Amino acid sequence: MKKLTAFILVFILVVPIIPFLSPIGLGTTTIWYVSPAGNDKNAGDIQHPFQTLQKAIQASNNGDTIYLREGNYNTISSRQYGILIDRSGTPNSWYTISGYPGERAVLNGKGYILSPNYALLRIGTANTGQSYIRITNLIIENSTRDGIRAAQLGTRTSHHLRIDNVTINNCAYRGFMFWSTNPNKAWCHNITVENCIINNTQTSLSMGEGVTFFGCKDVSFHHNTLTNCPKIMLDLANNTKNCDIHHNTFITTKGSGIKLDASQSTKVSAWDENIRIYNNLFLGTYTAIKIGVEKKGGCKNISFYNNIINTKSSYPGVKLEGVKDYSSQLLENILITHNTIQVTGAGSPLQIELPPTKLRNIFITNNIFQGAGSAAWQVRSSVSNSSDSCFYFSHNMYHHATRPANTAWVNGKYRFESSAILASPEFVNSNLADFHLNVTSPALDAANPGYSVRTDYDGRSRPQHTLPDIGAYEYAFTSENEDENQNQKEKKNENETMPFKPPVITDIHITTHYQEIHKNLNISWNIIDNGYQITDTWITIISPDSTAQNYTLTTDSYLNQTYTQTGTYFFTLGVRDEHNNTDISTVYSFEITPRLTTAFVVGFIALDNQINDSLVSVHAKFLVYIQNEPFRIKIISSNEKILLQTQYVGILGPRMMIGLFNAAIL
Ligand SMILES: [Ca+2]
Repeated sequence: MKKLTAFILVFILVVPIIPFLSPIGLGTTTIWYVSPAGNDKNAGDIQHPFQTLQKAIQASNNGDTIYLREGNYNTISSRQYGILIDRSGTPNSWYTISGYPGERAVLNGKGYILSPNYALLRIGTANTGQSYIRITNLIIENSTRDGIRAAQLGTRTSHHLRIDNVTINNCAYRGFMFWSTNPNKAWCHNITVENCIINNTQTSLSMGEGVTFFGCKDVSFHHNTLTNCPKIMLDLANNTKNCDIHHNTFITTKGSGIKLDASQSTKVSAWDENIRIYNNLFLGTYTAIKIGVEKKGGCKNISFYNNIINTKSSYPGVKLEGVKDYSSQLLENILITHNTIQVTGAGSPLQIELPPTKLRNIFITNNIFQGAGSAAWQVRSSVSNSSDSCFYFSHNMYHHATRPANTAWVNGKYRFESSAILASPEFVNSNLADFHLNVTSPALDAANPGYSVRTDYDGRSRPQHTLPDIGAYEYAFTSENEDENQNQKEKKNENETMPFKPPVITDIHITTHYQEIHKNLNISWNIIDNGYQITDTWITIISPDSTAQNYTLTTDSYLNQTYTQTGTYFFTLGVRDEHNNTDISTVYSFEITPRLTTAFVVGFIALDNQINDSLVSVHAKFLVYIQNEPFRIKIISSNEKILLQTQYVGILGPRMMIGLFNAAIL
């Protein structure tokens, strides 16, 4: 099965839209160029580039910019430092190392054994902090230690660091490491990591994380995608303070998403403080977030809101954890609100592993806790009581797909706050990780406004309608969907009293919701005739220019054709039987895109394998990172014996999509 999975991972695809950055406005600073085809004896201008990045750094002054032209850079300057950045910028002129706009520059560490605690790209030596440094538009791979590391041992700090649009792939230790040995003396601070992909870290060392902030202050970590790290994808440790962690995607198929572990010492207390974690997406098979203490100290003022957790896991979704051997631990002022947490498997959506003596002011409000599979509880603690004064539970929704909602505490089961709602949240399509609420959901207008936040996962202002909704999404009522809701209810009532049941159109399926212009797009459906002869089936398609086309169909249950306009098409399907009973579907849509744009698969969320006598098939849910929009998906196999068929496609957010496909060895 591994073999097949590997083939599928081979996919895809290319053709970025090329941005153009102009050097205009850099003032008196110099732009240097590096190319694998260059020479370090050159002048370093665009016509005569250097060959190595280290040479360009040596030639440059503080505040300069270095562009790496397209290609593979498989050199380092020393085993200790890899490539050392020993320059800085200023607030008005950041020292910048960038892939040339629109080009793909790869720093490749293959073949070099780096010293422990170093990196392929190192910012500052042990005693010289660097500042106002931007690293952008690069791919960094095959480091035998960290990918990028900023650290100091003394009192000089590295600060004002910005890493954006960098892809980390295959690093033995960490992707990024920001480290202050003694943060009470010197902080690594004002750090931004944005729009990066951190894939395949901790590949050969037992220690490490995807990204580590150790003793850092003023951190902004957003719009990143993290996947394939065996332990922790994002670690905030040892007095890390003032962080905003938002709009990231964590694919937790190998290890946990985020860990707040405060301290590294049994003697000196350390505190992770003032950390906001919001609008993140967690998909996979391990715990999304652990808020806890490894040794001495704890976490204070932590807000976790508007996050979506969808794990198929024997581990909890959210965990408050500690270590029993150390008594001076505390989690204080923890707000967990407006999250949608669905765990299918043996794990509970929320698990509390600390006794009340180590907890203070824990607010758990407005969350959807949904379980499915063998997990019996939505909230579980074997050391605390639901009545402990450290807890404030309010307006959470508890639901299990096949069992009654339940919690497990020391003081018993079935302990819910009086404002709890025990009902299905009625997600739009949780199979495709679409946790928007249906118009009939009991979560609508049911949250506690006192513990609400002003926008939802989509950025929509909250509340809509009368009150905030429970969970990460706020339902956008319009007069139309209120009417539609009413119509559906009336139709339902009519159906119950009708002498003839109408035919029903089901399983409407579009091969892909995104298709290139002039290429075939297939729409298929099923009709349940309820015993009467079907006389008409039709499909009405509205083109992007608002013209409508009707197709009358006879026996076929599909329409496979090309489209000549780019943009959004809408369609409805209709069916009528011999008694004139009809059914008309709701409106569906698909996009016709002008051309293929960039995307690639960043991880698998779940695999359900099926092996028959001569057929092996994979039913996989995969996650694709979209670099440009509009987009479509194409699955390319390197082995002609593998048949790949895209089944469904859904959108998770502006840059992520999720899909299911089948693969089989023929
Ligand atoms: Ca509302």
